[in-house]
Amino acid sequence: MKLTHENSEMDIQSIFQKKLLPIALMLLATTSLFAQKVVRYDLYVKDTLVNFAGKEKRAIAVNGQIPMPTLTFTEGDTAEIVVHNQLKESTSLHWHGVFLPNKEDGVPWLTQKPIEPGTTYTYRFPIIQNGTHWYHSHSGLQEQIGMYGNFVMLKKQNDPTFRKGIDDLPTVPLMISEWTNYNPNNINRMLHNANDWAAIKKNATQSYAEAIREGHFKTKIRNEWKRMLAMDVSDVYYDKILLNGNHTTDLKTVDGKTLKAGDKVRLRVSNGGASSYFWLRYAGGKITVVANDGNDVEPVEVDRLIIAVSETYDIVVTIPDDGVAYEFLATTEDRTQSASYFIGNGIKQLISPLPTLKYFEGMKMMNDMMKMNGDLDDMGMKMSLNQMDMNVVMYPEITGEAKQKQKHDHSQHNMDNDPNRYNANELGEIKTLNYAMLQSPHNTELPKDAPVKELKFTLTGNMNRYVWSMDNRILSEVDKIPVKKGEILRITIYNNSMMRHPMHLHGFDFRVINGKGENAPLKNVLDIMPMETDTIEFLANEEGDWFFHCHILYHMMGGMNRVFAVDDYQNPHLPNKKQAYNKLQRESNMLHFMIENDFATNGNDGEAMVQNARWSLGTEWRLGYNDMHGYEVETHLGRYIGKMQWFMPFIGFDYRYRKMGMDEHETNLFRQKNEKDTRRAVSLGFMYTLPMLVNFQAEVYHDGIVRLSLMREDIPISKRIRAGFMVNTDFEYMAELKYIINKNMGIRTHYDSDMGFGVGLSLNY
Ligand SMILES: [Cu+2]
Repeated sequence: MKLTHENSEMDIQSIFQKKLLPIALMLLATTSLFAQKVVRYDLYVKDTLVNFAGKEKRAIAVNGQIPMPTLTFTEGDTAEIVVHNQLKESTSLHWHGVFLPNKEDGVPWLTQKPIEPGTTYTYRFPIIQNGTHWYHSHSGLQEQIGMYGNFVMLKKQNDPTFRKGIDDLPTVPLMISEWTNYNPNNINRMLHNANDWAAIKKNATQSYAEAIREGHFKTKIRNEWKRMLAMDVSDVYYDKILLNGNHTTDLKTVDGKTLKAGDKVRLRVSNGGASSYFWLRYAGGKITVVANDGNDVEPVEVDRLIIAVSETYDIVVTIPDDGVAYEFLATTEDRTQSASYFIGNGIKQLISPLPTLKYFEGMKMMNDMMKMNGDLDDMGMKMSLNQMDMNVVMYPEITGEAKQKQKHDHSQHNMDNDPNRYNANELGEIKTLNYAMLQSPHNTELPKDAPVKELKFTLTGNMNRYVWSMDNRILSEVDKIPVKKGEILRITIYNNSMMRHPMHLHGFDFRVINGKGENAPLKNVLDIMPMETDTIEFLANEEGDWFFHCHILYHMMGGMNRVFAVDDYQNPHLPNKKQAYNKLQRESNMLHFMIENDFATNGNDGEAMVQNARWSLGTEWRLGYNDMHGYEVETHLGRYIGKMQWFMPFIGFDYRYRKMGMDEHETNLFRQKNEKDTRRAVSLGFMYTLPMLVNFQAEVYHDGIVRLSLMREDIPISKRIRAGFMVNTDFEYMAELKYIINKNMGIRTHYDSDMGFGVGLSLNY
């Protein structure tokens, strides 16, 4: 599989025989300078079936394995990676954090055409850096089902930055990933449809019953008053966490050498998860961070660190004693799942699992942060670099177990403005890594005479419709950002959304302005927590179209992306750049579909919707069996406006048939009469989300009839029970209760003014 051929030793001997020593020496120098060791890998990408979590499911394997094979190079090599696409769909591979010519970067429709099924494609680029990196598919959601692998570039032995005692340690590449038995396309749909199933599985529904039980009824009311859904640290439920493809692994030897007391092991950890952050902890004591995103940092000792989606950390762990295998544990940020590596030989020494999150403390914190207009309050302080982790309010190991009796909100009010309230390292004994602690061993300053281009981005989005954007624009709504080659790009990013985002830049490392001056660390992923502001800068010295995006797969697919166009790069793979960019834009704002129907004793009602980030086409139907003899279909085409998407103007079409008696007519609140059995009406209207997540809808029909309604669905009564209601000015009303059985099924009971009382089975897709 791995072929190497060297051509550095030319016919040196014959030259010597001709006694042309000076020329020989010169030749020797030039040949070793341009020594081209080509390291070739052949990657066969193929559909496979796996059973990681109790069910046989489709996945994608490369050379028959998940993760994809570890690719190893030494700085100075030339990489030649031949991709054989044996899938039924197109694919691509992106070399995460690797400096290369833009056409090798692996982003379909930005730097190349997709690799079509049945074809072979070769990536070829010189290896001009070293460090721990990884690679993954950049096509659709393929990364979620197996297309991730380690990509390691070793330092040359004579590299002046070679660190004795670190760079010569026994090394293990460690790829963290998640597995779900659901099809990732379904996960994507469920996120957009605000399906509660993942929260139920994670025990994170934060319903009214749970709020009351934990003394947080007021917190919950205030949360819904501010139009927020349950406080969540991660959106997707996973069935298994994997380290190099296994849930547990025993690491007894490295490079054939048995591990014993005092041995140090360097773990090259990459987070290849699609959406999960992981806590990394070690049962054998402190861990030493020696590199981040492939760049050396001054060694720093911590108890734990959180690795953001797509980051890499090089960590040195020591084996304290013989006869013991120490657990290295990766735990999801929501603390529902983990995977372990046991390092050493002997009895297993576990590390204590992280205690359950105090979700209502988190909700209370979010309530304090959120203003009524959906913006986050900056609390008059600058937060940055993960130093003030507001989530500490949810961590029992730092802020103690949840109190049964809640203190009154106002008694804590003075503390709300104190940023130290969130400084994890000040609050407890546990030392947690943050970006302010990273320092490069080298001077990373950029040329002083280069022109500087300043950019500012606000990360925006909303949970309710799962729309993620920058400056409230998704990729399909913006052009590429022009940059001149040789310019320094200085980017300030403020996160005004409720989730953290790991922002990744292709093709470059950036400096993180973190107070370390000329030794600012270099990274290619920056995790930004809600309300944080961070500044990064890099020299745009390589032309091409470089992607800059959130690395949470489902945020990226939603359009939280930008492209930096450094000079007018002529990419041989994409002669029509405009058309290619249009395709990229379209792929980041795909339509998603949902349908729901209640088969009840009194009738049949349901809805279907097709939506993207801004548009919604939905239709609702009601078919009565008894009291209401007739049927009704209402269709709306609307566009969501504003960052929070609370406002949606629409055009509508109603069709309804009902059997009314002689001289019978309907009158609404405004004394408008409707005397027809069959009604076809076109309307104009809008929907607006009020506090408590109540939707107000106003609609005027072409015949002048006006209808106003109020409705709310999915009120979380208990973990699995949801309530809803509707009232309108036609004197119609409805109340419902639903018990959720699984992600596609529930039992629903409702009373409807037209259809009467009914019980039924509610199905949704
Ligand atoms: Cu994101």
